[in-house]
Amino acid sequence: MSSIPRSIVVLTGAGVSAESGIPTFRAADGLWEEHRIEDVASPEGFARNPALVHDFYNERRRRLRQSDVRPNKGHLALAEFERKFRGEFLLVTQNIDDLHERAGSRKLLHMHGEMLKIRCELCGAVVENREADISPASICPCCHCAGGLRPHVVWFGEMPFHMDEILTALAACDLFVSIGTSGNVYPAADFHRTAKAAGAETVELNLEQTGGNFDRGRYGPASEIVPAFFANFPESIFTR
Ligand code: BV8
Ligand code: ZN
Repeated sequence: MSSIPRSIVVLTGAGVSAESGIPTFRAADGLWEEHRIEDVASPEGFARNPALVHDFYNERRRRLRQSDVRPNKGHLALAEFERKFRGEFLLVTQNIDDLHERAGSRKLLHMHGEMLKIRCELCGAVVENREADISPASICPCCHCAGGLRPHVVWFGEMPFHMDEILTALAACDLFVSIGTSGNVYPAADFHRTAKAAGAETVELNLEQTGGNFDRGRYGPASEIVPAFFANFPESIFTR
């Protein structure tokens, strides 16, 4: 760490959850292998075949609930750093799993939504749904109508959540750390450029280099490089 950071923004992607057993998107055995993105992660795909899209998320929700899927040392290191750091800290995740919450992260924004929540397009209600499989016939617990429920996630072509808060934090941060993301999806893939333009130092922690023009990078599995990176700060930046 070249200077003492006062304000840190961290962006995570599927790579931070890979060692917890959640498949990434673009690996050989990735989530997009069996499906075309436009069929399962777009409003048009949902309109064409809602049952297929519900099944895609039902399967991922069931996987997330399995006992062997839990936060790894990368998630835990981020939560511990947030707890101890005396400056401003914001964790923005592209992931729709709940592993950061389960690790103890609190200053956390899910810019692409959460797979354990569903939204009713008829009444606008957003409700937690940790267990049930959802289908086009599922009844909304608020308006008690069927046919309006969808996963509370951001599909391609839809506006990511919390963009104002994220852009404000990027403009004010002096350290931006990207973890476990291939940098294929926008606007998240531009965040390190936005932070750099505001004067921040940018760091990539990933399994492999992604070609983004970061100031520094450390490469390897998140469960190893994330704890190592965040353990490397001077004690003075932590509250007593
Ligand atoms: C939008 C939720 C308008 C659903 C997801 C330019 C500007 C703006 C938009 C666009 C643009 N160009 C194109 C667009 C449109 C589009 C887009 O980006 N398309 C791409 C395909 C080109 N973007 C949108 O539509 C977005 N909305 O633009 O609205 C707007 C414009 C400006 C400002 C505001 C609004 C909405 C996109 C959201 C889509 N929803 N997810 C779901 O999850 O089912 S995207 C989904 O894919 C994830 O959320 C994530 O974002 C993305 C996957 O990416 P990664 O997380 O990076 O995963 P990936 O597998 O690719 O990579 C994993 C990485 O981890 C790898 O690098 C690997 O090496 C590494 N790794 C693996 N194992 C480990 C590891 N690292 C460490 N340790 C390990 N063990
Ligand atoms: Zn409803």
